[in-house]
Amino acid sequence: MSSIKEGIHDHLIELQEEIDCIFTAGRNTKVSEVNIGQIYGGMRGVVALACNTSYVDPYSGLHIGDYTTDNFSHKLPEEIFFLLSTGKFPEAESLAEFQNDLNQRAQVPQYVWDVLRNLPRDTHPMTMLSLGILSMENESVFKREYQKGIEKRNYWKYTLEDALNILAKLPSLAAGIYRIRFGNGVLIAHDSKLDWSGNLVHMLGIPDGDKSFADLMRLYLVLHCDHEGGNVSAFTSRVVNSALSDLYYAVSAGLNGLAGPLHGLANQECLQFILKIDEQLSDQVSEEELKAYVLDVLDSGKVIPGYGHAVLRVTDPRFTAFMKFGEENCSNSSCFKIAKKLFSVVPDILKNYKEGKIANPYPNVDAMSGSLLHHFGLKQFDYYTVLFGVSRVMGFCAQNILAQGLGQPIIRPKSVTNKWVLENLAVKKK
Ligand code: CMX
Repeated sequence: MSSIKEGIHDHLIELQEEIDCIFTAGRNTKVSEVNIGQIYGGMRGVVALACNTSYVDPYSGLHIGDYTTDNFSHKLPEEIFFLLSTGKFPEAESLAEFQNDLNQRAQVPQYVWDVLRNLPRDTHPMTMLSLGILSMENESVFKREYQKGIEKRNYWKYTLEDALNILAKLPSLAAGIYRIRFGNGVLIAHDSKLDWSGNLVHMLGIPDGDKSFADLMRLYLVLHCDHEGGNVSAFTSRVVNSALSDLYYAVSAGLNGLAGPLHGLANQECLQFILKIDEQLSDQVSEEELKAYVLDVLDSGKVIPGYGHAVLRVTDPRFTAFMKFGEENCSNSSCFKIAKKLFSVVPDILKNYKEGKIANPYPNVDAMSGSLLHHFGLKQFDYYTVLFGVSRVMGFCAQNILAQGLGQPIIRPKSVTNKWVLENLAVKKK
């Protein structure tokens, strides 16, 4: 058995023991109540899901297992996937074995390129990524084995096979999308001497003399990996997989959610916002001018991209990690300077805007990431969410493998009509 499979197997035993203990203590114990506002308000704050890959604390941000962002941000994405799915970082030997396994599976079938090359020229790169994954659905090991008839307790093993096949192909697929959509369409071959993020940088073909872009990409792919279970993309992916639709369907569906401007597309919108400020006011913009500009945007009914969060109530530690990288590697870049200036004015404005209704006035990860990518030569902001997606697929895969391994059932909350609510409140419509 491979180290990752063994690690997941052992992790599932631990998690199952915890669940047994929780159920023995009180399966009917209430942990959350739902009010009418939450039914109509995107279920915000309703505790209704178990996710054992990661946890977002409102005040200390993303935790993976026992590690806070500061404690895992220096790792490789492969190590992070291992941590998400087994609860532990791999030993050197297991890491090498895992990387070797990914390399063996990296070849993207020719028909995927045929599909992508036949799309309209201006197709959004997120559509291409989602479609690229979905076009490979026929390769699903889970689907094939399920049709033969497999025991429920083994579902996770075939879901893991699909996860490894998808993850292995992602750098080639994402880089190919970049070169088809923004370049001359000539693909650069995968290099099995490089690691997962190193390969992505290599196949994008963006010059990187001092390897700073490679450092940024490693950090980028680590920081976006997972954000617990209730965010739009992870939840969508989990719901789809809970119907035993295989991981190709589930990953593609999760990516479709990530493509929205209130979620993953915010990093594209952030850079557009910053470039507009650079064009209209320059990176020498004063604090007063920037405040006026931000207020104008808010008054026109738009959101400030990269600020706010459904769970976080402090500056996102992932933003802080990117800001540190920027200070160390590109403090003179115009985009970085503007992103930093926005950080010094936006939170105070949002705190006082809409009578304090904005729950979190602080920056999320998207407020800084695009500025760094732009500085290092990746200027096509339409592409940024693809990089977010490449990383986040690690979270989708790990969450679904663990959920399958724990035998979690199909997800099916109850919805109600206005009439039902009116009757339950014993209120008559005027
Ligand atoms: N600018 C202006 N208004 C904002 C705001 C922002 N950055 N963030 C929240 N608000 C507004 C909301 O639009 C909402 O207004 P209405 O009641 O008039 O609709 C009000 O404040 C209350 O919202 P909230 O409870 O603070 O935030 P939500 O949990 O509903 O939404 C989020 C969270 C991220 C969608 C929201 O903060 C937002 O739209 N931010 C900008 C987009 C962004 O950065 N998204 C990326 C998030 C990270 C990710 O998921 O990838």
